[in-house]
Amino acid sequence: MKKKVLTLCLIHQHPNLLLGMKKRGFGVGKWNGFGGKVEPGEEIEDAVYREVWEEAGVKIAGAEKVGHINFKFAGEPEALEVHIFKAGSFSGEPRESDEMKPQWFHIDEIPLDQMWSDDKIWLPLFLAGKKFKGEFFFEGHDKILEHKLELI
Ligand code: 6U4
Repeated sequence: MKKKVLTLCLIHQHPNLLLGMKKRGFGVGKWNGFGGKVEPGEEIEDAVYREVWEEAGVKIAGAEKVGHINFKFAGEPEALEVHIFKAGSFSGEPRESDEMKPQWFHIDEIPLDQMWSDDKIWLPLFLAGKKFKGEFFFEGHDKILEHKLELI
């Protein structure tokens, strides 16, 4: 199966999480971390920094790889391989871009109902400082038909 490699970076400064409202493209209308396609020849870590800069206007000081999830969609020939990172410190002030509108959320008030439905399954592990890998099989963009998720 063909796959597309993507990054996803959530900025976590306990007790707050920086998310962005996706204004266009894949996942439009959902709150999500920052990220996107890794460009040909680009290192995944470099793509993480680039995407956070482009979408949220901040420079992260470092990012830790915490998760790896493959997404498949019924009837779609291409899978998504998403590399999930956590960043703590950054420089600059989050600013809105053409693609994302950043906003801080207290971890008790994360808008899970306006996020990808897999997030409610793996975000608790992310917030607990765990590392994980898994696979989700979607019908459309909201319904999870099958999934597996394990700690690594
Ligand atoms: P462009 O380059 O603007 O056409 P676009 O099609 O908007 O790209 P992009 O590059 O922003 O997509 O990447 C989608 C983002 O959504 C990546 O950060 C990965 C993330 N993502 C994809 N599926 C997800 C899912 N099920 N749960 C989740 N994030 C997901 O939390």
